Amino acid sequence: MGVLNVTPDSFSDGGEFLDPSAALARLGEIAAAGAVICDIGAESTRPGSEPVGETEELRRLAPVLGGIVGGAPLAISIDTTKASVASAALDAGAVLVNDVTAGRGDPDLLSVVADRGAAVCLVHMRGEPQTMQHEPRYADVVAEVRAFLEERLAAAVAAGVPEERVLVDPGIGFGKRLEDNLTLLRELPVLAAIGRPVVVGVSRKSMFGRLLGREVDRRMAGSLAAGLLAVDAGAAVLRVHDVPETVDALGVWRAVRGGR
Ligand code: HH2
Repeated sequence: MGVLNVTPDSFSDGGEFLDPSAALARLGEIAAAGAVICDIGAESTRPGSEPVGETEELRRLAPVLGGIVGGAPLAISIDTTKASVASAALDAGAVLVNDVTAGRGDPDLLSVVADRGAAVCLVHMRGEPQTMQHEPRYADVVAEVRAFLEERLAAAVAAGVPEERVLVDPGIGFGKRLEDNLTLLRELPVLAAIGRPVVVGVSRKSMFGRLLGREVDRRMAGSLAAGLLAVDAGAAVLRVHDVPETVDALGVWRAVRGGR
């Protein structure tokens, strides 16, 4: 899953793809590089980010969504917490709604997904983006994330989303300390045991700043290593900014692990 942020403030690519033609060119690059899904977002959820209103989110997305009506070169995911934005993206041909609140942010989001026959990615997040990194504490991070994802899976099914259309995501960096992120990556098989595909987003995140002392533009190698470890531990989808490099890394992984 390649990331396309149509935002001025995303932590790694903020402002780069606000221009519609740059965004559509980026979409083509992500597809050509071998991604299967492009996750388009117009609201940053990085720690400390400001929430964006529906009008502004739709305004940023409109040219990109207009550009994919009638066919995108790969499956489109919409990274939003709002039912209205999800609905507009589904109208334009998106097939997946990636909601970092796992359906808790907007009471209508899961029913929009259900009514439209779309898929949904349910992400674990402790608190809100503005405050989520203020001293997060877990007694047992793996058990708590698993219980949360199971509860949200049940909520999605209760809203009418077939279980086969649900993906789950531990939300690396969403209200977690470095040690929590590392434990979740190590214990990913516990989350895979939920029985739904596990999505993992580690790409360029601040855990590599803490672990390796790297600024955002020097985090690719760490992201590739963590991504491969996640796939080896059972992740089904990697959400990444560096698509060509990730495709190569996965090619090596597949060759070595072949037949597994
Ligand atoms: N991480 C971010 C945003 N959306 N969605 C899923 N499913 N999993 C993630 O780990 C995840 C996500 C944060 O990264 P990014 O989009 O690059 O930054 P920003 O939120 O600042 O736009």
